[in-house]
Amino acid sequence: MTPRISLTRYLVEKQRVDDRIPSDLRLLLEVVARACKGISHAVNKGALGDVLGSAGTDNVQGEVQKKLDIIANEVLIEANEWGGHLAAMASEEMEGIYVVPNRYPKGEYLLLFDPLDGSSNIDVNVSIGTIFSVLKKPEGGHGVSEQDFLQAGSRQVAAGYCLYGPQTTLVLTVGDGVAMFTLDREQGSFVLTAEDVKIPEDTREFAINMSNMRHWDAPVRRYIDECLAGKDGPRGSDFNMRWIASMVTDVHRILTRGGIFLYPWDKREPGKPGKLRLLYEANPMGWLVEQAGGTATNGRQRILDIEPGKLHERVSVILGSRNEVERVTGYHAS
Ligand code: P6P
Repeated sequence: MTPRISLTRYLVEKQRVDDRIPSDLRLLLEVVARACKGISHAVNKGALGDVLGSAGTDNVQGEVQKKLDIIANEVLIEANEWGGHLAAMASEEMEGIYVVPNRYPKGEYLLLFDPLDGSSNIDVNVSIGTIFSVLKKPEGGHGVSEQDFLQAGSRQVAAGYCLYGPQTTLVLTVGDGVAMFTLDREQGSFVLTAEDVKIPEDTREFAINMSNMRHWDAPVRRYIDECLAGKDGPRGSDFNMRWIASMVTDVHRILTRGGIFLYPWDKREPGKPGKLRLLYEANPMGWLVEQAGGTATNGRQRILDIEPGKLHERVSVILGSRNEVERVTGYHAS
């Protein structure tokens, strides 16, 4: 039975008992969790809070920004800029990096986030979430630049997400497994509800946007065709499909009961390696999945080994139950 301890106590023990995280990283994670509580509160207001609908602007990705995208981004910036633990932040919603203003002390960490992933689901009351990744600012150099953020996912020191669903759940790794915390709204604090989370190596459940089928590359097409063929096909077993169009929610289901998630390259925009962003979506999710015993590749290589060339770089993502991801990756190799 998982001991019902608070996130604060969990992090203090990670710092004191396991010497796993320094105090500045503990402070950073507590501030991010507090910001997620604020975002959860805004999300839960829905139509009562004038937070729905679009903001009438586009983000750097050329996507329509929802009001809550901007609110969530502002909450994370304001919560983190004064603490002295960060040098700078990067967000899906901002073109360039946000350097901590000189009126505040700067720390050694870099925080990257998708402030509200799955925002196309906001107006229809489907689960959405915040994804975050923490890197250390490279030693030396003066000041901080975008180049400092361009580190492979294997360099992350912490990663996680907060899922705003029927429960508000914070999922976190600092490199020694995955822990899950559920927001106790009566206490106003996150309480540990699962630790050492493990993804089953096998699954019969896949997550992909089937409407893109005619645009996929042959290896992905082969894999999905075999799943659809079910017990009469080469897999000899029927498969189930889920697609929530909110990566945080699809990944949470996979961490909870297994599965494979695919957002592969497709020929609609052949110049783009994929839709999802490497630094603040694929890397944090890829590390969480690996820490839970799963696998995360772009079809050809481990996502966490990819050396980023630019801040908003996109990537093809195949992650989840190890044996299924390795099968798809094998199809790409053959
Ligand atoms: P599609 C949400 O916009 C997102 O970035 C991920 O959360 C999600 O998995 C994907 O895009 C959904 O994309 O093309 O199915 O709407």
